[in-house]
Amino acid sequence: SHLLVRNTTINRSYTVDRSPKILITGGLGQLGTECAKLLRKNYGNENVILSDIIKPTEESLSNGPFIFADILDFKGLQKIVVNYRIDWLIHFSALLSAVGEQNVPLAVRVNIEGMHNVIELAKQYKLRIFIPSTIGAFGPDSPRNPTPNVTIQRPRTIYGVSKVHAELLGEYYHHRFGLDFRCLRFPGVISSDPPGGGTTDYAVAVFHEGLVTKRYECYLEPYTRLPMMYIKDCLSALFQFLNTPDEKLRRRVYNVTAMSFTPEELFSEIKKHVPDLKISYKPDARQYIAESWPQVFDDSEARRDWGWRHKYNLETLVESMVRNVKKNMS
Ligand code: AKB
Repeated sequence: SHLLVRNTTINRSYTVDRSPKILITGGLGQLGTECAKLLRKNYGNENVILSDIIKPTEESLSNGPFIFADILDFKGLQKIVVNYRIDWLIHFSALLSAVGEQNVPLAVRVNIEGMHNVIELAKQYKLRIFIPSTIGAFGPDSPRNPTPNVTIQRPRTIYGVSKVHAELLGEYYHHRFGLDFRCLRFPGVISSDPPGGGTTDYAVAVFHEGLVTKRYECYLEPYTRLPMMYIKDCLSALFQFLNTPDEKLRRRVYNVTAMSFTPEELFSEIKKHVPDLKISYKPDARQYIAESWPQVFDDSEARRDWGWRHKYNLETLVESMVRNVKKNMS
């Protein structure tokens, strides 16, 4: 029956002799603005359209188009894809792990219904679609050190459940309809732009708060080990993966990471630059989430199949973050 047909031909609408036109949803979150900068450098400012439902700052408006796009409005999305002749969709909109637990119905709407809209849209208009997944797509039954690409996934957060759903639906649309679905499972990402509502956010907040007030109260226990990467590595993984020819991909969903550290290890590295930094610990509900996640992420398949390599380790990440945050303060 047709259900058994494996569709291995990838549907593409763009031709290789022009730059792809790219739409980024959730463009004002932690990754969007920096991602747009990188893609605009490679494909031209006008070819990368940043979108969100929140008001942009001057900076997000500075080097290319920004538009309103609500991922819950299917017709509105169709209009954008048609008017801008979009080829690739980078779908960043999502409620992260901690904030998702505070508003489960909203997380279901944004993370699951929103994803249904963009995946249908990608199918209808033959778009290449990238959706990030996360270490949060694993749970207490998964092996934690290391966590391989394919293993048990029984997450205990709505964020994790929605990401497993996105991974599976994307793979299914790929096999069933030839959709060019691509997905990377990211660890905690450390960037100068603040994240919002995640469990790994402490590793960003300590730079911003710590450098200003010389104090930081950490909501995770000092020994909580989690996989992490610097935003530059995160975006270069995304860029490299988006440009990998289809034949090289042995799967549609890959783990990527750069390092693993505990709060204690991060803070002692930061103290090399900020010796008077005072740290205290006050664990909250995010500790339970962190304890159900991978400690060390096995990304050997991404390294083998499409040559993923990270550049930043703990030392160089801290050095670069301290420099950037200080620069933004002055
Ligand atoms: C979160 O903490 O929720 C995110 C993630 C690891 O996916 N940063």
